[in-house]
Amino acid sequence: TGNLSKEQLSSFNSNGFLVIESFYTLEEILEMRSRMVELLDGFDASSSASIFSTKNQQKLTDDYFFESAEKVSFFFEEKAFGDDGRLRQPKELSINKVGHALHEIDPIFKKFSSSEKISSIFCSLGYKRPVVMQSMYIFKQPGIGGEVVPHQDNSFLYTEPPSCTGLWLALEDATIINGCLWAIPGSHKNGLVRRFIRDDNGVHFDQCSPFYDQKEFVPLEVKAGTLIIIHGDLIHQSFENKSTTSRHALSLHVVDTDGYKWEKNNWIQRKTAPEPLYVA
Ligand code: AKG
Repeated sequence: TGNLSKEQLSSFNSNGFLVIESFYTLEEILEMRSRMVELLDGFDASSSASIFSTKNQQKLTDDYFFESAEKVSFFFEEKAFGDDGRLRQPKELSINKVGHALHEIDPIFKKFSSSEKISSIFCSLGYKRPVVMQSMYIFKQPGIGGEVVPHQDNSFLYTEPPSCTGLWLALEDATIINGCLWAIPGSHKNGLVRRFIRDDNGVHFDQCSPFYDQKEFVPLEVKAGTLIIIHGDLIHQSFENKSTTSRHALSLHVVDTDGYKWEKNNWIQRKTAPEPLYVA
């Protein structure tokens, strides 16, 4: 049995998300943020110019992106570069995210991504052999932090049948002003609308995005240390950060690997099999 109460499970089942305040202490949060300062310090910004965008997917078709599935890789904000091709701000204020195997490769992020508390959530949700398939340290930089368009996580991390759950941990306070998450409550009940497919030409969506009425989204404003559990079919998004404060978050995506098959046309194709959080 896991750590989620009956009330929490029933709220998760009806809304498609669950907010847990003070999941990690501010001390623990600081440990992750400090570790990221070190990782950024060691990153040579002239070594790569891979940009992450949720709109211009053709930019994602490079090997740097595919190989990041098993590495700690750095992706720039679309608006990080000036017309001269140079960074407009220092590198630590230009990165969109770091991913996608922080949880595996970095000892600090590994500790917080595979803790007893994390495992216990998946126990509560009935996972038999949960695997963290990707981790992202998301910066949502002041002034240039890009939007994340409405999506479902099962589109990107597809198993047959679908089993993705997202964990989104606030490493800083997230507000409407600095680009918090927004979600359509209950939207996970309508099923998966499209998939993000990898083939010989790169990656693409198999369908256009449906139109979403912005009035249906509710903001999830949370304090640093709060964890948001996100159902794989929940429609969620975040807007550009036009404020002067960043909005750091750690995002983990977990699938079940017992009774569920990882699709061969997902963008993540692992060379080495990832370790499960536990085997039930
Ligand atoms: C996800 O991790 O699935 C997200 O949608 C993150 C969006 C954000 O942090 O702005």
